[in-house]
Amino acid sequence: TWDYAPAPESRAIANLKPSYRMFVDGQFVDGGGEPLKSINPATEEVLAEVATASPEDVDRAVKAARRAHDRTWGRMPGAERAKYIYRIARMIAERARELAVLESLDNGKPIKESRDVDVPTASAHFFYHAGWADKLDYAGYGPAPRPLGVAGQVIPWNFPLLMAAWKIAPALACGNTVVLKPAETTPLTALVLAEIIQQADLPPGVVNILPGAGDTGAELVNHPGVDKVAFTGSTEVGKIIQRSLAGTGKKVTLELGGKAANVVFDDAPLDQAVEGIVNGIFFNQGHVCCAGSRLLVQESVADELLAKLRTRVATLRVGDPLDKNTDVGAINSRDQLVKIQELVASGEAEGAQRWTSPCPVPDKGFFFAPTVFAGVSQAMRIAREEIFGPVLSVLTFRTPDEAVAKANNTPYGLSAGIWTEKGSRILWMADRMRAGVVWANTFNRFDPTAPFGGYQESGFGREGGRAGLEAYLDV
Ligand code: TXE
Repeated sequence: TWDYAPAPESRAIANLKPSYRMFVDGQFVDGGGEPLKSINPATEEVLAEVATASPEDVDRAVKAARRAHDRTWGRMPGAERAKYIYRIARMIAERARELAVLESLDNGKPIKESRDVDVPTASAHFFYHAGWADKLDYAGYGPAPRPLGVAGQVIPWNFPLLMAAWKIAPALACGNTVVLKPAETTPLTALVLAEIIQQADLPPGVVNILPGAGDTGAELVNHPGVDKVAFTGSTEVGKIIQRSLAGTGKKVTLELGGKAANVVFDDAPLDQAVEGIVNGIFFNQGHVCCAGSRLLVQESVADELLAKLRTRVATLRVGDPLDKNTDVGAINSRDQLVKIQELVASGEAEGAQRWTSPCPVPDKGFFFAPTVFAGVSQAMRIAREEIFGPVLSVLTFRTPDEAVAKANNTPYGLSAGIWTEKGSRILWMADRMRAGVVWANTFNRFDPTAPFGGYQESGFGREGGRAGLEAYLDV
């Protein structure tokens, strides 16, 4: 049962501590950097003070990871590694309630999402990858595929625990060791994961978790002892990383921004499509790289669909992330809120018609009411740039060819959606849309067995599935 109590009880459920240390070589230690304060975005209160890594700490962690790789983890039979990874998966599931509440406190996402999506999917990623650890030899990689060595991993703030799982689980399954930097606004659940890893008795140095800001991330990815870099974050930083690693021989995977088209044809079941559109853009406050942020609707049903959509969006409840009836929680940071406000203002200035949900919005904390722009043209910033907030841009089309052209008119290419009753049209569209993931009559579905990743400026490399293992193996 999930009865959510007011804040003080929530802090107890989340086992919130006043301060958190970083995890290096199997120990929790103080960091040489300036401690950061993690904020609850729903209340603007400080949740905890968190140690950050200095360049010397990064060096120490990378060396610990190297030792662990050379002496223990990289040499261990896959079947042994699997036991540790299964243990991590089970321990995440056992501490699900604590992790879900902590995630919602630190990130601002609704508890029903951290409870039903983030935490179970994180656990599932460890279960899934544990299953690979002893099967790599038989998966078509030749007799003895080798780990790459030390993986330097940098993750964003939108799915703090889940992104840590996406990064750590495949690396460990393949025999790599890890130094991971969580995002500066959401370091807490990654540090609880560190505790789980310590209690699961992984050899010291196999996983190291170093909070810090972008400079720590840069220090990590550029450290000469790192063999493989995995980054999820903005396209801007992805480009910086790719430039700085050119010629180093390090293997790199980048999972960057998106501006996904969610395409609704006139034969689609419109009520079902409305649910998918709402989930596509308002899930996790729209802080989703694969969010369905551009709705492309066939002209003949545009008015009907928009009317249904507004009626449905008006019912979404914005507010306390810990209230299990909340649909849209807090924007993760003031910076992100300002970015959303600025892009929304540009949409109005460029002539799109703004509709904002009349729902009440708390006046304290970082909140933004669900917003839908109609009459959007392809040249507008709100049609081209990633807003990463609860803001939908609606465009129309007449023919399938026009839908494809508009869907692909973006430098990104992470995901797309199609709504139609026609199976042949799904295949026809999916074949032509340049996107790493194409959902049909659903949206934002994630599963560890399915490879996820982008085209073009959404990055390269895949996470999940068998394809995801290739990022962590030499064959
Ligand atoms: O991203 P950053 P920000 C998009 C989204 C959002 C925008 C800005 O549009 O509004 O990016 O968000 C670390 N070397 N996405 O500023 O800076 C940083 O500390 C190495 C989409 O938060 O890219 C954090 O851990 N690392 C995205 C991580 O990179 C560096 C998710 C992401 O932060 C670094 C997040 C550097 N030079 C934002 N500079 C997605 N794909 O889901 C920063 N970092």
